[in-house]
Amino acid sequence: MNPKKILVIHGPNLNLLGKREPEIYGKDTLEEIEAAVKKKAESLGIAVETFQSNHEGALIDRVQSAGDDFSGIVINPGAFTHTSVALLDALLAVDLPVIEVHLSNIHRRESFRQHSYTAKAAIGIIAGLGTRGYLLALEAMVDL
Ligand code: CA2
Repeated sequence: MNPKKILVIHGPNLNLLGKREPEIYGKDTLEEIEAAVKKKAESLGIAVETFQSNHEGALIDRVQSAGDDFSGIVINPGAFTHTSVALLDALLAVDLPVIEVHLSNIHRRESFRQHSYTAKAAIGIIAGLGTRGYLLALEAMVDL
């Protein structure tokens, strides 16, 4: 196992970033976010792998299989944040530190976005700082 490899997971619809709603989610595409994540990881001397899916089961499968290969998970669960006890259970079951990231400040948005099921599995949450949130999460993972 590489002790400094971090898994960065993006949930549903995040593949649409940059194409609509830039006033909420910023103008960066997912590809640009992932490029920034990889550049940051290089500067921190760590390895990252990224994964995006629109499917709850695929996200759960990826979390379940992460245990042996990674030392932490950074996850933006997208709308599953607000709905998925199943994804929460997978994050609780995997024996890895988890940091939850949201591009937007979910606490300034609709009431249904203000509750996160998945946050119960996270050591910390970063919301509202756009792409920078992922980079700060990587820094925090290294410190941890
Ligand atoms: O702020 C975040 O990062 C969110 O996790 C993004 C999710 C949203 O459901 C959460 O409440 C907060 C949705 C991402 C969807 O992104 C789109 C981007 C462009 C067009 C449509 C959706």
